[in-house]
Amino acid sequence: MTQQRHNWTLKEVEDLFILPFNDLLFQAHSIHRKNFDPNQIQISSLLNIKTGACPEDCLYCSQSSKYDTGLEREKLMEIDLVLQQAKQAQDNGATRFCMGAAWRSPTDKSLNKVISMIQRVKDMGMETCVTLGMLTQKQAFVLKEAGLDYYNHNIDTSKENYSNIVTTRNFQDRLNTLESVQNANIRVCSGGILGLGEDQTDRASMLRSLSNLAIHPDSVPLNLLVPIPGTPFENIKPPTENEFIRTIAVARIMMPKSVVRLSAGRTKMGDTMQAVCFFAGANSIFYGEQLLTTDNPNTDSDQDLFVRLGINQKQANNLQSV
Ligand code: SAM
Ligand code: DTB
Ligand code: SF4
Repeated sequence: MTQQRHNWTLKEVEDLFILPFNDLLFQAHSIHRKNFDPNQIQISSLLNIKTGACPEDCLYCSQSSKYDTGLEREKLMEIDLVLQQAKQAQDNGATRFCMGAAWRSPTDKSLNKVISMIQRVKDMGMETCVTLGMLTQKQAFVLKEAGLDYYNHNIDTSKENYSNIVTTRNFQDRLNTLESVQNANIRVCSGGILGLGEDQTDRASMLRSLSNLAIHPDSVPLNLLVPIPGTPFENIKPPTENEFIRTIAVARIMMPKSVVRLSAGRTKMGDTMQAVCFFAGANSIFYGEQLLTTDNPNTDSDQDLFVRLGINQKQANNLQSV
């Protein structure tokens, strides 16, 4: 049984980051194999159910009202349209349907509409995930009662770098929502973005914060920043492939039973890069041609990649740690 540690020191994490590449990947892949079938990948699909006009100022985001990104605002989607999209995602092999809203936090009235969506998507036999911004403890309990499986709430970067990427909330606000979600017994999906001007110590610190949560997140999405024209980060320097792969490997070692998702940014990654990320411990992707507001690889090329890598999608429907 692999031990789930909650007491990593920053030094220990930084020492993992600077291991020789092959040693790091060997260690990460060995842990991956002990805990998961290495040829299975969990497939999630995303839908933006409310677009743009967000009052937050996240410097990377197409949906913040503070930047002119040319994005058309759309109010909360009608439930029938959401169900159509969920059905299509399910037909394409997705097992989890994630619905995102560009909110700082949901009003109770909007939450009621989202609850109907969750219940109807669950009735279709899919796992549900929503990402709606900050929640009160009461709202988290209401979502649990509605049958929600996962809540996504990314910490995005290190505590130390946080005020450089958003000023309308703080790192502790993020942790508070995660605590409310865990108190309500909803599984947590939380990770971050690479390419927000952070350094290796920030990446180590971010992973440390995730692994120090009361329960490791069930899913850890690691996004490569999708640079959005019109945002302050449109021209920021991206991390190298080596830095990105190392972060996946260290996440796998620190959170051995969590599903690590190779999330946004795959359109910029070649097949070999993605294959190495899977070897390093990533075992989930967002599948489908759209993320929230930006493009994802087309499904045919993902299918081809799975075939070439021998990834068994049928069995991927019930990815469990072993
Ligand atoms: N408003 C809610 C919130 O911030 O939690 C939910 C939606 S928000 C778009 C969900 C997550 O998407 C963010 O926390 C961030 O990690 C990720 N994200 C947003 N824009 C991104 C971008 N341009 N590149 C990569 N990830 C991005
Ligand atoms: C996550 O970690 N990444 C997803 C999901 N959770 C909500 C969002 C990626 C967004 C990429 C930029 C966009 O499409 O707007
Ligand atoms: Fe709003 Fe979420 Fe985008 Fe931040 S990341 S601007 S909170 S939609």
